[in-house]
Amino acid sequence: MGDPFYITTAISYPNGKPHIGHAYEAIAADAIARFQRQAGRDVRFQTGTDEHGLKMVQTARDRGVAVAELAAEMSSLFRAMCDALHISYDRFIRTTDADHYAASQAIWRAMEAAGDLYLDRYEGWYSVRDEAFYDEKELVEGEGGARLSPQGTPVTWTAEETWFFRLSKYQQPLLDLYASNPDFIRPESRRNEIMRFVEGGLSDLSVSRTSFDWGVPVPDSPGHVMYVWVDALTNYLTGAGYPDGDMTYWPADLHLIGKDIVRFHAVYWPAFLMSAGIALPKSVFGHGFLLHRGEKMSKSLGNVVDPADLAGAFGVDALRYFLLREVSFGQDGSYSAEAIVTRVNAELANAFGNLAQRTLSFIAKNLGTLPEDGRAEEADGVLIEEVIVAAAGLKAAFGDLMLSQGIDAWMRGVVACNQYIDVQAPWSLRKTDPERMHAVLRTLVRAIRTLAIAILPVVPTGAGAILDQLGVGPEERDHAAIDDESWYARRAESGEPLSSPTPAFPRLELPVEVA
Ligand code: ME8
Repeated sequence: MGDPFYITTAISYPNGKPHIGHAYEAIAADAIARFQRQAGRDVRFQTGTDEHGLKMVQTARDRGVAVAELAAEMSSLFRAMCDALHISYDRFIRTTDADHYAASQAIWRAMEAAGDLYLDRYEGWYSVRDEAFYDEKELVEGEGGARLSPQGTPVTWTAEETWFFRLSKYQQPLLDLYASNPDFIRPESRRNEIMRFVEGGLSDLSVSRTSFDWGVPVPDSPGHVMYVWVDALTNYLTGAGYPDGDMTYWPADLHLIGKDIVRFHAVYWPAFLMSAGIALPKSVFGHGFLLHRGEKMSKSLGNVVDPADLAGAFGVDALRYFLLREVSFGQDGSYSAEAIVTRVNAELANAFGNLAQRTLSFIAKNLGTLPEDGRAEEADGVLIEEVIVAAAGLKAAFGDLMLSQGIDAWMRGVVACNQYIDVQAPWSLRKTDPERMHAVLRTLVRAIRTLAIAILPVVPTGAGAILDQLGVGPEERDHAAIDDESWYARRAESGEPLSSPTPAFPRLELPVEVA
């Protein structure tokens, strides 16, 4: 096993059904997890649901159901979404899991032992929608003079006795962390935002609630439950076995989250961990928001789409490919049915799918097994080189979380293959120059294999089907195998027939009603 690589998504509030923003985050994390597995890392991938807090209590009350029931029902929909989108998580954590209570109480005790918790009276603004406290100076004015959070959500005045965390004490240590570790917060724009916020001064943070009891009980403090973000953030430690496990996967390599919750992950979370004497995660990446036709998704606009419907209409691979290709990772992006169909047809169906399909079906029909060496020409080596550069480009970009650029580099390899086919025209060589035809087809098989391995993290089903058709075994699909030249000879020697392929990336048709 290689070095551990621990990647997490945010855990979602199960106060409603999953939406495409949740799907986007899960898909991006999954592609990174699969990519790191290919790189030989011992990956641990965690996702799940964040079930405590006032938002859950209020939603359950509005629906007339018990909050535990709401949490269980909705959490199962999030898990089903992950399964439907082929998310290769190792654990789907629920913050109502018993080991999570133990981890949350353990970190609480550690922060208390450090002298960082004290009882006082909290008076201030709270947004239930964001589950966040805000300083007066952060609020903005909404319609009719209403006070709103900087995220535009309603705030209410809250006054109660609570436990406080000495966040103010961590201002300088946090600034030192950002300065000495520029990759701690990515992308750069988020890092700058957070540095400005921390430089502006940090107030101590209210970390318990007494007005409801749906949460992790504060140790030895009857009537107090933890502020939902304290237990929510601790899910990452629970998943690593804290406090009694071996913590093989800690510190986490990457917390992948949306841009709206970077403050919790890049300010509160490292401060809690420093206080508790626990190593800090290596990196927090705040991805952008997904918009529908350029507009924010909201229930009132009626444009909230169930990701399962999208996957059903377009196919899982198509949805995954579109989201990772279209959106520059870290920035906001927009989707629509037309954009999905256009992108997927141009690149996946017509360019790569068709390349694999026509090559493999021609071989299956005319040769029945892998082509022989034939008569090589310079163009063959040139193509293989271009394809290896394309795969290496994807690898370098994915390692830096530049997902869209990585797929772009990969596409250049696909385009090169299609140009090569047009020039070499193997179909017409069949009668005129079979020896040359063998060499051309052999080159294409090698190129298709390399490109399929490289794109597996993005489109595991379709790329996996092409590799199955070629007879590339599951253990031959990692980065070490990507340009392993000996594969071809081994596979050819085995003499196994090449059966007729079915299209791995079908063309999509409009209209599709869901988006
Ligand atoms: O924030 N586009 O949960 P959540 C892209 N429970 N991403 C989006 C999005 C959109 N339109 N809308 C939301 C929470 N997200 C907390 C997290 S972690 C310890 C606790 C992202 O269900 C959002 O940024 O509101 C977050 O990363 C994730 O979906 C879950 O959001």
